[in-house]
Amino acid sequence: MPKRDKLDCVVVMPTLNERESIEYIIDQIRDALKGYRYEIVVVDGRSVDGTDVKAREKGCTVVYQSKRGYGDALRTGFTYVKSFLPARAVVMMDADSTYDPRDIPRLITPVLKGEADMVVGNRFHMMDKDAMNLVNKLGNKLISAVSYLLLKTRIKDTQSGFRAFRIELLDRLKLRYDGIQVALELIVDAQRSGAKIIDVPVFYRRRRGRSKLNPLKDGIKIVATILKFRIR
Ligand SMILES: Nc1nc2c(ncn2[C@@H]2O[C@H](COP(=O)(O)OP(=O)(O)O)[C@@H](O)[C@H]2O)c(=O)[nH]1
Ligand SMILES: [Mg+2]
Repeated sequence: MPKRDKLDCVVVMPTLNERESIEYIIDQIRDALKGYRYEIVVVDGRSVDGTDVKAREKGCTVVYQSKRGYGDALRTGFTYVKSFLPARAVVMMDADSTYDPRDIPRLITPVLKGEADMVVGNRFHMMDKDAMNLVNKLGNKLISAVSYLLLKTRIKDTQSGFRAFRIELLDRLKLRYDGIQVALELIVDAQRSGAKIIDVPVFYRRRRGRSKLNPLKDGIKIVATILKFRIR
């Protein structure tokens, strides 16, 4: 039997009640990835608004996470990709339409060319005026700065949820966090394994539907995680 050719990329999208955005974002991904061999995996956290049904109708693979949380959802998606979808690059992005799928080629090209192991989208340069409130913006900048000072991460936007990486990187990452801390954990683990991480500017747009983030609680969790990584 001929060996199945690898996909160029798999887009992994965690969803929790993203009815207002899911169809729009899937259409945009398909437009942006014309000419690529790709698959979209939606990792649903038991949405009650029909997000998963809509994603399946649009031809995506839908998998369900067994636990809760953004980190657990990503881990579930990554495990699925590793097991069933041979691909060269993995893309992760929110399903809330904040990220612009037209940026995906810019994220995956350095990975496909072997120029980087992980490419992180930096939201700070091309952000719509109403996309992030001032508190969140300052909080994100502060987290990236503290992370740089304490963990030597050279990524300008460590909390960005829009990234691409070589699929082989997954074998080197442990990923223990079920929550939002996974964003930082991915970078720190990759960096410690010797991966080459770069950032590229990406667009950031106003969210459709409601955020699942709790700025204060999640901010504290992230800073605590930075300190924990520092001690480790
Ligand atoms: N499966 C799953 N998806 C989640 C969960 N929490 C958030 N998401 C999704 O993960 C993405 C990021 O969450 P979001 O609310 O946009 O966080 P923010 O971008 O930091 O404001 C969105 O697509 C959410 O629908 C969860 O517990 N399970
Ligand atoms: Mg979001």
